Amino acid sequence: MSGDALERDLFDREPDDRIRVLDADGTVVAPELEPALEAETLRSMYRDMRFSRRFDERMISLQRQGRLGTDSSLAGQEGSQIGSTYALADDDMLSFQYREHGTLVARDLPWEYLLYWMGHEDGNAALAEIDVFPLNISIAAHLPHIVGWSWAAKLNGDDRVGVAHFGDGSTSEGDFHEVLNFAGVVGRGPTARGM
Ligand SMILES: Cc1ncc(C[n+]2csc(CCOP(=O)(O)OP(=O)(O)O)c2C)c(N)n1
Ligand SMILES: [Mg+2]
Repeated sequence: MSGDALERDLFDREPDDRIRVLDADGTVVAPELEPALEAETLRSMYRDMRFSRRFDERMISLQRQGRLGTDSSLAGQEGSQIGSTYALADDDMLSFQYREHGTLVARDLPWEYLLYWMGHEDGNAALAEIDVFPLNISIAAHLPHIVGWSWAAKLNGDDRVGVAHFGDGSTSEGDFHEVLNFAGVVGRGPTARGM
């Protein structure tokens, strides 16, 4: 199946139609949907997904013990977080909300990140080293920043892309609609991933 046909097939469907590549035993049941990725890349993505789930379980446990201030669980979002980050170059700019720890796992998770969740701003400083914006709690407020960064990249002749992660809640905020308008006008916006 060509890329165009595959895309049409994935999107031209009922919302509750199930798309399945593997069955519960790991057997490929839809070879035409199998991604064209090397076995080692697939293994690496799976390792990162498992690591993210384990990391999440530990974070919840530490939070319940009072050893972290707060926590936002990523459970169930491993695939979209890891998959979308693997699709990027290492220096593409990421801006996430607060539960997309898996995007950092795909970039070798700096341990200093934990400091943020213990109330220390140095956790955000470590993210700058891996081309990730400071963590954002204010819903949708990071979106204008990433579009601005993307526009600046365009003006500088830089072909890196900016990617924002956000929840469905963002779509009720003015910032979300403003960035769509702005990105439409300046001709370059973030690759957006809504949850
Ligand atoms: C501007 C703003 N308003 C309200 C809140 C309080 N708040 C924290 S999490 C949250 C829910 C956000 O839902 P969504 O964007 O779908 O993300 P999810 O947590 O479901 O991943 C809200 C309203 C906030 N952080 N920022
Ligand atoms: Mg939500």
